[in-house]
Amino acid sequence: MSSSPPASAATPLVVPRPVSMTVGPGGFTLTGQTHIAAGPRSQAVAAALAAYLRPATGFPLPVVSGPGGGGDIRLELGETSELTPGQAAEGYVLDAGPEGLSVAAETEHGLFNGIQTIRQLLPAWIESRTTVRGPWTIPSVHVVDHPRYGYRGFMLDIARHFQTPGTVMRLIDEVSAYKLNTLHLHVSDDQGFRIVIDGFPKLTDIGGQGSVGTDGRTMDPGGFWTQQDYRDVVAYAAAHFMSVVPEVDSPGHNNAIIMSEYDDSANKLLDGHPHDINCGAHDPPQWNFTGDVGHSAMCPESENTFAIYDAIITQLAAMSSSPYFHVGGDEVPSTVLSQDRYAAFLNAEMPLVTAQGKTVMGWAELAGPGTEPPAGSVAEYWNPASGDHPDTASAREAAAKGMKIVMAPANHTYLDLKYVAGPDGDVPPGLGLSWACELGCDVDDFYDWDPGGYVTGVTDQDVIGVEGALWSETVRDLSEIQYLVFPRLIALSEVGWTPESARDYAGFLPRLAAQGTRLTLAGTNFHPTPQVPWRLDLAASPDVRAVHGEVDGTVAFLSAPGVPVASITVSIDWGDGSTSPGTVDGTPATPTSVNSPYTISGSRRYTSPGVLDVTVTVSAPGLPDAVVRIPPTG
Ligand code: TNX
Repeated sequence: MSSSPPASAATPLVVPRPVSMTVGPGGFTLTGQTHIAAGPRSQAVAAALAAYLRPATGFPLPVVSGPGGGGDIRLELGETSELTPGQAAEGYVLDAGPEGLSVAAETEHGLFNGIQTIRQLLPAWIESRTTVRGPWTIPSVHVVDHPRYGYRGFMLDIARHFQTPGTVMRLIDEVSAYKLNTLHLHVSDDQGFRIVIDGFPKLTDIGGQGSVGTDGRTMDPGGFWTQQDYRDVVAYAAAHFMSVVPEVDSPGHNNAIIMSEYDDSANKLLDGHPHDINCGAHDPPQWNFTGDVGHSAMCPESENTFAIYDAIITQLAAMSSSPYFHVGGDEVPSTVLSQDRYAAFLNAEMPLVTAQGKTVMGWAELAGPGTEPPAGSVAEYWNPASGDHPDTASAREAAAKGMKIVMAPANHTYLDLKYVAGPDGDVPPGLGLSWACELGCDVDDFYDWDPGGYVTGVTDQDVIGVEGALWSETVRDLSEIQYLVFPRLIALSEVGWTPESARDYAGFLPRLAAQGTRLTLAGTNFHPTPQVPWRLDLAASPDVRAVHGEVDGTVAFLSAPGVPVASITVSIDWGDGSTSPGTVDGTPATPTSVNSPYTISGSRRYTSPGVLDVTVTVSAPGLPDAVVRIPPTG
């Protein structure tokens, strides 16, 4: 008798849902003898797969070149008859069965998407950072898969609160698992400028010193990245098949630039009189580390303005992997700059972007009266309004100007907004804004909308994708970011990937629930929203044995998001006819963090020798029991 890990091999629970998946009898089992076979151009993806699978399995999983043998995993780069040319950029075909597991794709990106699906076809405990007992079986499946949209983004605001490159890399690990392919980095705003720009050291020396003040502080700690830091993040993203779009907001949201350069009269790249960059509401300008918006603007009439932006755009564009450069363009009140001056600013700035070989991207206001976005420019629509509401005009104006559109309506995609409040109020208080969702925005809001039918007159002819934006006025560290991002961004990943006809919320929820175990095991914080039927998932400890007739200690591991220890009951059937309760241990939830995985322990002194299966059963109110059978070791 062998242990059966949870996440039953029978129903693969994959997010985003693949375009097509057929399940057959039997399955593929990963063992200590499995190789990962890949050609010369797929070695990096093969190495990534091995790295994903080694910690939980403890298997060596060597990467070998050549075709591989029976029972191996094969990554095949080449023509795939089941994908059309339009599907080939990121598509893949996956076959699993007793004879082996193969992923075929026409691009490395397609293979990478395929290995993310492999992870989710395996039992959830594959995400454990420590060795867990298998078997590691994938049901026999045939998957043909490719994305609905070519742009599937995650935006992170490192301006309102500084984040380290390490934090951003960790988030790249986490969001690329859901097949997102774009990291939009908001690197400049009123409260901070975060990347060193050669020739303008004050931008970061002065502009990088603070972050939005929280908990009654005027200012939280700041920081900035060197250009090497930025390159490292771009390279790390590229290794996860994500491209990086830098955003330097303009002509507003740039008080940090103004504060840095306003007095920089000695700078040889300026004309000695940089006061003329400031067209904001305050003269002279002053720091404001609150979340106030709409008070700053740089002047379109100032040559110094464009000397600064040209240096920023030129240097960031050269280091960025995306075809896009995001110029912002949001929230400039007409009392600060008239529409004519706003348009004049952007019409002067956009050629600086195209001169660097990049395509202009901006918030949808960029499409307003008087602007002349170059052909193919991208508007990011963030207004909550839908249908033919007057506030949807910017999306239609963008389409009318021939722009492509990334859909990011705040009430369906903004990751900085609060979740739906529970009976005890906001979870958690202080974290998150509520301007676009009075009652909070939860998983259902992120899932239940159609980017191609959201604004009347704007269809999938215009829409190139979706983006989830984590603004950071209230969000300070990795744990708080994760809490707001997950699980909502997973819902959005399916909106961006899966055809509209293959999506339904009821079918999505169990697949999302299965991600709770994966996030828990990976140590990714998330909000265990009551909207999701989170489940109990059990796995056997790798080493349960009787010493001198006695078993004493950890017998199993439990993932139980949102379930406190006090409401869990454990029964251990020792296999000799006796049963006893078990002990549950772990770190409890806080208002901003999910509970850790739990360990289950127990003890039994056997009276006669034998080789017995131990069975652990875990119950909690309102949830199906979890059961794991543990064969003896040693
Ligand atoms: C609006 S969305 C903004 C940001 C804020 C965000 C907070 C957009 C283009 N501008 O400056 O951070 O709301 O949710």
